[in-house]
Amino acid sequence: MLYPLMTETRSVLSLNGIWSFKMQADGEHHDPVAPLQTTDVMAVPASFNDQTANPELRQHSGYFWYERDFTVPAALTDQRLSLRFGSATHEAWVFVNGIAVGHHKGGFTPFELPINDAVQAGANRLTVKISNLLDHSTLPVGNYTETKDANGNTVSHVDENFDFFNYAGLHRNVNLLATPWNRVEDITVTPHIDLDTTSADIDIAVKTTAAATVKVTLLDEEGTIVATANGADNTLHLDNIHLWQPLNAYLYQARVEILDGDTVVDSYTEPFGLRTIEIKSGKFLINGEPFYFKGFGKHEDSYVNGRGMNEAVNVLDLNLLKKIGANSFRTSHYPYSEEMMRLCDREGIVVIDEVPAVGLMPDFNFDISSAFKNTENPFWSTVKTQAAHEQALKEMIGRDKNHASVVIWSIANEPATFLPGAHDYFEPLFKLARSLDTQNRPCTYINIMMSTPDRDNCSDLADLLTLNRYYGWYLQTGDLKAAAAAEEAELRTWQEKWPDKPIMFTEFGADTVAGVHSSYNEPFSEEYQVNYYDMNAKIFDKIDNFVGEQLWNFADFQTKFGINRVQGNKKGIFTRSREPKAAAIWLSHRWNSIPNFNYKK
Ligand code: BDP
Repeated sequence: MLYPLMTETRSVLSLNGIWSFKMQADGEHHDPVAPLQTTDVMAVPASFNDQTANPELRQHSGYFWYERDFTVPAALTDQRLSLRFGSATHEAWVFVNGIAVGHHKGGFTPFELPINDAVQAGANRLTVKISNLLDHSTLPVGNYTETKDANGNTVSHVDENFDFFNYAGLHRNVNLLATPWNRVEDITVTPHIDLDTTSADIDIAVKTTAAATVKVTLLDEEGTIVATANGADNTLHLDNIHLWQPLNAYLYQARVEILDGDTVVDSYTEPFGLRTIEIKSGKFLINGEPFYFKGFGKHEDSYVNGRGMNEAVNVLDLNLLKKIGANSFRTSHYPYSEEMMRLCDREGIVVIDEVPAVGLMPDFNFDISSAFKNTENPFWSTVKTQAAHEQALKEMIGRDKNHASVVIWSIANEPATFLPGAHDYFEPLFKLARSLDTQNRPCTYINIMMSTPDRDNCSDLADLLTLNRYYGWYLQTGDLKAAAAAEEAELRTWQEKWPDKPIMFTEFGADTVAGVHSSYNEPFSEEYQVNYYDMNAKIFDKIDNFVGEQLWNFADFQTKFGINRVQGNKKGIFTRSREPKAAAIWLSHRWNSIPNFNYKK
């Protein structure tokens, strides 16, 4: 799906700002034919949860209404008008002047709804009903229950089956788009790069809404035309190419035009980078060289905005990431905003892109040792997320397929692959992901601690082994010596079992309350976090096929209430307000001395 761009043929009008807002109380209904009766307001884009001073609203599970007026310029009414939502979390029903114009389920991908039949030039009213409900058919997976209140009304409850707060609302940009009727609908860029001759054949496939005369122009970073072609399916040849390199990005632009004689009917410009990705003999190669991942699992999470897009925080986060010597992150546990993905392309940040498939386990809790015993749970025969999972993969890959920054698709975070039935669940999803990506990026799932080499059922499906391990935290708590022995033994077993698959950690970490110190290496202290990372690093450096360390987490983040969380998860290297803990200094020394390439000889 194309990002909304203003071009000579296209207008993008922002509908961000202050909207009217109303929580739908249990037993209440609202007919969008009438304007919303409310005095509450909410800023968009942002989660609604942390904009309110009302605890009941912050924690409410159910339905919410957003509404605003907007004006359609008369000059645009001859064009195709649509509303485009960067995301609406988790489900949205959209009405214009009381008329239903569309619906979308899935809280982390964009959708676009045509509205010509519902609008007029001048004043219009836009109403959006949002649900934040999750259950065993949605991604993420929530535990849904109902009770009755004193008036007999149904009260919904969602218990997150995952470790981040269920923020909701209009999280990303809302735009009114005016485009030509005959327009470019999609562009797929597939480079075939010859590193020896530094040349490339670039397939550019253009999807238009009707048969059209298509012209493609490739421009380099200076804006100089480097190739042109006519037709919707072309291969353009480039010599002396500039590669997109980690932390040294180079972006070309593909300008795609629909022509009617000399008249430009539609015009759209898609940025893209040239880089290769290959897995060979246990190494992860970018542009032919063994790459070492240094970085983080992150969250879209900041004060007040919640999970809502916060571009200033995105810029700061990437600056901190570069300063600390990192080169990559994972979009744990859902696709991040399109703005963040474009920023990563431009900054040369390497990204593992993840669908919101989190919570695919019987019962999320912190007692890992009990789950080790639970080997026969029929979870995979009862869960109903297959359709949502397919849709989420299609929408993520459809949206992000052209991003040079994306080097791996993550098909799930910590699914219970140690339980029977996991392979049957995942095999078709891996097939689907591979069929959707013309760039053939490696696919993986993020392996949970209980899925040890002897118990995991799915590692044959993944192109590399991406492990979340908490030795020294959830297991061997406070005993780094015992943790080190167990961790090294497990890594060696994986390497023996799959000698050609690169191995990396996609999570490892220790909750650390900034300002807590200890002379006794106590868990939760800043000293323990440093020693924990030091212990891990020594093991990583001993394992030949270990190709990267993405720790958990970049910053402290908000979670549901619970006895294991004090105002959220404290495994950040930075606090939630992005101040460094002691581990940031330690990591900066380590990572700034590890090259991006050829670290492991
Ligand atoms: C893993 C999850 C992550 C959690 C983390 C933790 O993938 O979402 O936040 O552990 O417990 O299980 O900190």
